Amino acid sequence: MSGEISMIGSVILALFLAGYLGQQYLPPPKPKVIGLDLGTTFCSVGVFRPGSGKVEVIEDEEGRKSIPSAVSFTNTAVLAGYEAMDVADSNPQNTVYDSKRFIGKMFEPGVLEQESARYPFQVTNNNGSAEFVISTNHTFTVSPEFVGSRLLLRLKEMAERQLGAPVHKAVISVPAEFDERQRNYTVRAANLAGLEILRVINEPTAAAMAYGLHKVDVFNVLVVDLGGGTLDVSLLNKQGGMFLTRAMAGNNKLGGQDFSQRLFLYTTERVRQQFGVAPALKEDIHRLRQAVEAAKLNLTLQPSALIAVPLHLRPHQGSESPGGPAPHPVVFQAAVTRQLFEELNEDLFQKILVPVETVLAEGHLGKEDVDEIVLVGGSTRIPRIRALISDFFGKEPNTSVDPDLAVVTGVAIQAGIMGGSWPLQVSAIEIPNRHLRKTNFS
Ligand SMILES: *[C@@H]1O[C@H](CO)[C@@H](O)[C@H](O)[C@H]1NC(C)=O
Ligand SMILES: *[C@@H]1O[C@H](CO)[C@@H](O)[C@H](O)[C@H]1NC(C)=O
Ligand SMILES: *[C@@H]1O[C@H](CO)[C@@H](O)[C@H](O)[C@H]1NC(C)=O
Ligand SMILES: *[C@@H]1O[C@H](CO)[C@@H](O)[C@H](O)[C@H]1NC(C)=O
Ligand SMILES: CC(=O)N[C@H]1CO[C@H](CO)[C@@H](O)[C@@H]1O
Repeated sequence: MSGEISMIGSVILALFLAGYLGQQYLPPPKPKVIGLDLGTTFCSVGVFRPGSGKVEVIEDEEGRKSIPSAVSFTNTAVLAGYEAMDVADSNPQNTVYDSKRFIGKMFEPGVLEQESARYPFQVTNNNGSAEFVISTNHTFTVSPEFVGSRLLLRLKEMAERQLGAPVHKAVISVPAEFDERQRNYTVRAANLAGLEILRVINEPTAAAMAYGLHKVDVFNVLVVDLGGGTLDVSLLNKQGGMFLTRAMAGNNKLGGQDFSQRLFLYTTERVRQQFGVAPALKEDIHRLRQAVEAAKLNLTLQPSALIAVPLHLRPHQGSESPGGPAPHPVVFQAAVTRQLFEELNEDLFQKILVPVETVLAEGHLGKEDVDEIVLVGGSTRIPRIRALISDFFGKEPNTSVDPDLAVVTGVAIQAGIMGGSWPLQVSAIEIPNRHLRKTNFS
């Protein structure tokens, strides 16, 4: 009897060794499960490479690691990502973006009409759900999950091209505040793209995993996600390898666009001081906004930036009638410093700490109880924002992963775990939290 057991034992050991040696000397298997980040403004796809133990965020043909979350319908094609953006200016009514804000959500009558006014495309209410009205050579409606599916299909194709093999399985992230219905419709979008979803994980959990926090000894993790238009703060608690979202708060009207807008208003005022009129032509305003955006990005790395834009000012503002005075070409130039940018935005930056304090209060934690702080979203690159957060906690936030790719990196790690990448990793599982609500300040 004991002989039999020891024989079974040695068979198992031999199999184990064979597996181990195979792992060492055979080429690593190709990833079979992809990780998807379907964002409001950008989306990306990543895979976990078992050989190197690293995440690869997949690039498109042009080497870009994310694609805009836009889908454009033309007479002959449905375009997604950059191809959709390329035709957006000439096809604005049929180019849908921000569809994530509508997916799986039920709306009260009247709300969608108000939302529709904010967009160049038309949003209608179909029995409480949002639909987009498309008019090419015929008129039809599409659902937010259909729009999502075209983006996911594009990401799937990018992954297949890179891996050289078809892909059928994925893990996808969603905002922590998504309810069951929003999660279901996100899964439906993936199904429409021919993908089976093995797991849905929360974006803040994914960001924490990007930093390997599922493998180390931490209890309380605070995730600050500051994007173009929204701020989301989540307090995660890790218990025995499982992440639980303890509290969520945010501000859905605070983000990078607001910081740019402050610098834009300052800049137009400088134009008015210098030339006696503010820019009024659409193209001038567009060029100025682009220059302001570039300057904002530069000020993250440099103490000052130069805004230089050719403008066509009219001596009397607003007189765009054909008989009015001819536009007067000038070149506007202004140096802006990081200090100025910070002064223009200080009150907005301070607002970031409001939901941070809320999640700590709701989680019954002091700031000293937070073990790690994870920053997500492009706007968290702004040095003053990093300083505000590290001063508040008295410790440095985790910033080594690109804040725009932290979520997709974590989702790809989870995809690697689901795909059974060997050797086994410590896996973090998420405890679903059905009753949590996000506190919103705006
Ligand atoms: C729309 O027009 C294109 C050519 O412009 C044609 O190929 C296509 O079949 C038309 N679609 C419908 C539904 O009429
Ligand atoms: C609208 O929703 C209700 C309840 O969910 C359902 O009974 C009804 O059939 C729906 N109507 C349409 C036109 O889809
Ligand atoms: C979500 O999907 C699951 C599984 O298909 C289903 O059991 C559940 O009722 C759905 N929930 C909602 C709110 O749609
Ligand atoms: C930003 O930096 C780049 C490279 O350093 C430079 O080419 C560009 O002119 C700068 N833009 C502004 C607005 O300062
Ligand atoms: C600066 C900082 O806090 N870095 C931490 C980021 O997360 C890792 C865990 O993977 C910690 O070990 C670092 O100290």
